[in-house]
Amino acid sequence: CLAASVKQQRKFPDDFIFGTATASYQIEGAWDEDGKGENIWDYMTHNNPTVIKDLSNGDIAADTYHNYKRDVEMMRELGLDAYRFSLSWARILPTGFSNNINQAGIDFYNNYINEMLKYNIQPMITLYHWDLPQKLQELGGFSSPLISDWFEEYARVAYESFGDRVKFWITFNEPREVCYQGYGWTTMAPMLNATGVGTYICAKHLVLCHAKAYHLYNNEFRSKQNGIVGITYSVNDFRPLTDSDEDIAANILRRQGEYGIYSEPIFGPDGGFPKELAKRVAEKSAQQGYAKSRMPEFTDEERKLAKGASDFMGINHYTGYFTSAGYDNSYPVPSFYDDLSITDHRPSEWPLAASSWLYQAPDSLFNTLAALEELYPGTEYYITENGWSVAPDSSLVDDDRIRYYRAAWENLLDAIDAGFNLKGYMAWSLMDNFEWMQGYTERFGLYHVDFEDPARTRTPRKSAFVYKELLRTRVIDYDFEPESMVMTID
Ligand code: PNW
Repeated sequence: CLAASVKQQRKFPDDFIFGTATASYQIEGAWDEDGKGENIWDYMTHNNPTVIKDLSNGDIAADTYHNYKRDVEMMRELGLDAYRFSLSWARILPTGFSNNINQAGIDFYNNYINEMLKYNIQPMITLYHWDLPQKLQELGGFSSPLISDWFEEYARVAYESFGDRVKFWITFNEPREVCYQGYGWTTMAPMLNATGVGTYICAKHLVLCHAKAYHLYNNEFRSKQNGIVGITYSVNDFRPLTDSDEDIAANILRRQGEYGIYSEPIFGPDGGFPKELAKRVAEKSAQQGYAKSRMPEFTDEERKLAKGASDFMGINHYTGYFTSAGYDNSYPVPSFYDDLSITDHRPSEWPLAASSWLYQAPDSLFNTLAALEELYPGTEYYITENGWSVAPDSSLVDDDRIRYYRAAWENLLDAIDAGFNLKGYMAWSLMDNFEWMQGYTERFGLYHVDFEDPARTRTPRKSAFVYKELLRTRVIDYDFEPESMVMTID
């Protein structure tokens, strides 16, 4: 049909950046090698192994610490413009503090970065992708207001060590997962389970960590290093189930709770937490007999520090939800979802990945960007993650993932056509890795990794060839089939 053939001719701009993403704990292994300190995932998986579905951990993972040259070879095979990875704070600062810098850790990242640069692959660094040094957790982690000083100290070491070559910095990966899942629930380390309280305290402190690291770069590094600093949120497509006022209001609260508490203080016109949600939490707190709202406030000085403190917004996007008002009372009181009082809906016809939460929702990537653009017009966006899981024993021919990716890539073109300032896209993930509480039972890699093999052999899936062809031609070709499953460097 005409519409389809016209669509197929759309081309990505030459300067659009394509890459893949990973995170330190999920791929590196070498958990206690060459002076690395213990982090909260080491601690949790070693002391409480049954919380991980297959009782596994990231002790070895994809063993990138010893295989980094192979990783870069894969980046070259795909023809990537950029590679997003994270630094392990405890590999660089074993106790969390900068009085003791582990030179072996710095050397490892220098080798990794230099290997990428040799082949013109732009390194994009995430400072924090969930692996806090255990010593800092014992001092309160993101419950402590001092965390923003500790984070600033760590950011300084990273800028000083790598900033001559690294021009793209993400302070945090997904504040929601850190604060809600880690502090307000039990689905991520440190499993604090301080429902209705931990999430909001963490949110405030994490925003200030980001703001201090941003200003540090601005004040002391930007003029010499000329890079950019941003933050990555997990943003799904949240839509009201019906157009009733109740569902529309519930969906607004949902968006504010899921990402607004982390984005509004930085990107919003007034700074501070989102108003409707702050009001809701204050009301509920009063009803529940709290002396003050469970959601802390920013001082004027803190508000000013955070407001506008980002050069771009990173977005990890995976799925969508419909929201309706009201819920079934199965959440503890107080808790984040009790505060929101909403119910989720996913149509059963949406395709489901190997992860229980990962449905392919129609046009969810475009809708997500459009919702953000309405709140924060003109923002510079990067999609810093997007991907689809398959089962560990599934075939290398991952056609369902290819279907998901092509739909997402069409949405990138839709967003560019709509005039959004979208600069790049990172597929999650370069290779299979430790999928947090799910261990190795869900696989997101363009490359399969054999976790039974001491060499952690990496083998391309069909989606790797499809991504490579996209990067080569800059068009989405629905007829493309790889000639063989043998990968080469072109
Ligand atoms: C991301 N959601 O987490 C993480 O950044 C990765 O480390 C992880 O491996 C990957 O996605 C796959 O799970 C997510 O709300 C957090 O839909 C939240 C959502 C999706 C992914």
